[in-house]
Amino acid sequence: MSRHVVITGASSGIGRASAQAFHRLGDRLSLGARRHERLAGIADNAFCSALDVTEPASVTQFLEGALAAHGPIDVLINNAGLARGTEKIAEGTGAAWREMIETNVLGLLEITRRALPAMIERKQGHVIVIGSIAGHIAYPGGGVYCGSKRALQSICQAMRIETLGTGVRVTSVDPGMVETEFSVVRFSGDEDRAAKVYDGVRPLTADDVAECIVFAATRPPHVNLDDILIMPTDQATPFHVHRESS
Ligand code: NDP
Ligand code: 8X3
Repeated sequence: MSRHVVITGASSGIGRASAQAFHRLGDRLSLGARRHERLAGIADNAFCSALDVTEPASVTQFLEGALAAHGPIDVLINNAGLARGTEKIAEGTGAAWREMIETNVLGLLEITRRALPAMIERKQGHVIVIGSIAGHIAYPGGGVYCGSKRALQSICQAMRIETLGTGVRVTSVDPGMVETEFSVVRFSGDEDRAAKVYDGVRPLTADDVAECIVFAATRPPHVNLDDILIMPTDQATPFHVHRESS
């Protein structure tokens, strides 16, 4: 039977690839992002709507539309997220930190806290969180981004304990380097600088990560994948990356 899959940040990268993958399975989709004009055409059956996870009113409106279109949520994919800049802590002004924490942590909580009660009530549902290798190993210039992703590990652990016995599942999918718009956003539109991140490396693709998300979401109800750490073969840690020189 088709499921109602809600994906935040479906306008690009991992979110978009996941939407396409779930669409291929015949699931009913609700897709949100600020650039909502990009959502049309991803899947013909999808409810597509503007969503800014940092704005509680936008989250409420998006979820109301999603529930009206496709009924109770079976899978919530908390994918919307970003890194902004590479400020060291001593250099920070606070603006980029607030943007990352409001999006990656508080935004995720805003949507999850609204979706979870019905899952608990129905004794079924799956919350999938896109974390990062950055949540496992911190690196200089990434303190707040890494911290935001580290926070998701604790939030997922707590949710697993809080929903124990209800049938609700909580999975974190934590990728290493994936070539998406992530670095263009991090460097505020500087495409040359973003391209250098992937120089000589074979990074993950958004589809590689989407496959893991689909795998987690298609296990039998008694199986919960707590955490999937997926890395490019060319990357061992944020500091150890194999690059072929051209
Ligand atoms: P992209 O920049 O390609 O996609 C990010 C998505 O998040 C976009 O669809 C964007 O949509 C959305 N988004 C950002 N802010 C908001 C917001 N306030 N409200 C709603 N949607 C928002 O990057 P990725 O696909 O790589 O990133 C997806 C997730 O994967 C992020 O959580 C990221 O931290 C994580 N990740 C990425 C890795 C990488 O190397 N690329 C590695 C590990 C984790 P819009 O701007 O239209 O709102
Ligand atoms: C994105 C991967 O290593 O650039 O989460 O932080 S990294």
